[in-house]
Amino acid sequence: MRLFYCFELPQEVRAQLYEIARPLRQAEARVTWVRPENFHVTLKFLGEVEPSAVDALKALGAQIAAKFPKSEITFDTVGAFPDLRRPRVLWIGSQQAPQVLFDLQASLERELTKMGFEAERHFAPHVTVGRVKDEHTARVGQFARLISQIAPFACHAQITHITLMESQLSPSGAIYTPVATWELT
Ligand code: 3AM
Repeated sequence: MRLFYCFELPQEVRAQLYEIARPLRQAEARVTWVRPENFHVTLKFLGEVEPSAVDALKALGAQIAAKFPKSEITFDTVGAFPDLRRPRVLWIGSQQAPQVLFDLQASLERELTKMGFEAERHFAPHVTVGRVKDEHTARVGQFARLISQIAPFACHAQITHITLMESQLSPSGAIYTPVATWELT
């Protein structure tokens, strides 16, 4: 099973983020746009995991959720990974994500490292809205231009749960199915 931990987002937040990203969709580039129902904040991508490991991953999700409070994130920034000159992943993120989200992610990551999963370089909470499929768009610089057309925004989202999500790849995009969800404290 291909699994990851994430924060799911309320439907109205996903709809707002989809609207905020609208100018990007005018880009003349091959981009796979993420469907708004799939918008989420990835905490940790696990990759292919043996079904026999799922019980331990569920126990860990419950353990982490019991230790951290609900919080709020304010999405206020649009950007690209690795950067706007080489846009591969188009995202909406937060310049002021609460420390508790970083602490939760670090705690999860620490436990997963003990279980043999590889550590990320660093955690940058974001919602991926599109994946650029052709490299040459980087040279055109059009995403920087389109982003500059987006009016300042502040989209508040309550972070209330952690979810262990299964991702099934299909030609029409990933299909995400929650395996388990835990309410934060
Ligand atoms: O939410 P984002 O887009 O940041 O890009 C994938 C997505 O993250 C990421 O895991 C999330 C759910 O699919 N992902 C997919 N394959 C990956 C890999 N091999 C990966 N992250 C790291 N390494």
